[in-house]
Amino acid sequence: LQLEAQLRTALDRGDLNLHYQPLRRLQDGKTVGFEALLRWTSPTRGPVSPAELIPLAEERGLIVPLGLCVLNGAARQVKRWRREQQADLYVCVNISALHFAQPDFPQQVQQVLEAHRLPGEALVVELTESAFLKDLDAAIGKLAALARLGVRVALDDFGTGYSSLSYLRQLPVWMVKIDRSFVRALNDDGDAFIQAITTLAHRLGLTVVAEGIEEEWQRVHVLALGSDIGQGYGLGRPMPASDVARWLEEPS
Ligand code: G
Ligand code: G
Ligand code: MN
Ligand code: NA
Repeated sequence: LQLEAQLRTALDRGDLNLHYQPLRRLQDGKTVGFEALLRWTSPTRGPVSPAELIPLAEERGLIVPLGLCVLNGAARQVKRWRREQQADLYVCVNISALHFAQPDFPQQVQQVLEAHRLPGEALVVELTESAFLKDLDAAIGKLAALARLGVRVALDDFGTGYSSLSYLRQLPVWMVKIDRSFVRALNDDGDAFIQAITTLAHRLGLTVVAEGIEEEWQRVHVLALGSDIGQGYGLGRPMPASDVARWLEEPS
């Protein structure tokens, strides 16, 4: 209850913090975008992981204000980076299935874009399969509405659910983010999964991201398997917004 009250206060003040993790083209290392990741510190408990915070917000009816806070924060930053650093940069925002289920989700996104005078292509909405379990037709309608705004959609944690492959066919998404468990299992059977998902995704015209790249050999391996983009501690850790400009000038 205390956490909930603290979260409400933080949302009222808009003082949730975001870190940004680079997405890098595997061929040449160019940073093409960043994933916004929520970081929140409770005044009494210290840092609270989004893995705990998001379910709490979902339970307490706070997921929509929280999601809008993240969307607005990320939009404000990417607007600035596109103007001052790199015009084609995008920011990926994780959206809870419960938030996406709101009938007016696409209009909410439209309002965020308008408030920041941001083109849709600057924003990528990350959804997991759970967003498509309940009402597939409604979900497809929302994806179409987002596409009309120019907003692209990524399927996150791909391969960990049940009906992934059929979703790939039915859903007008732009990007598939292969779950990091497959990269971790590259020397086991992970390579076969990554190759299969990549081949299929490319056949459907999708961009493929390999997540959880921690070591150079993993980058080389997923590149050989055809992945387009990589994300992971080995390619760049999540960083505060204030570090992003320097990162874009000299990535390490
Ligand atoms: O950053 P970290 O590894 O602690 O994230 C844990 C989980 O929380 C991940 O599944 C990530 O997708 C999710 N997450 C991080 N930031 C956000 C956010 O702003 N909104 C939502 N809905 N989930 C987030
Ligand atoms: O579920 P999602 O893919 O959105 O989760 C993103 C989370 O994964 C981020 O919170 C980030 O901290 C974490 N993450 C990013 N790169 C790596 C990595 O290389 N290894 C591990 N274990 N976690 C990572
Ligand atoms: Mn994600
Ligand atoms: Na993911």
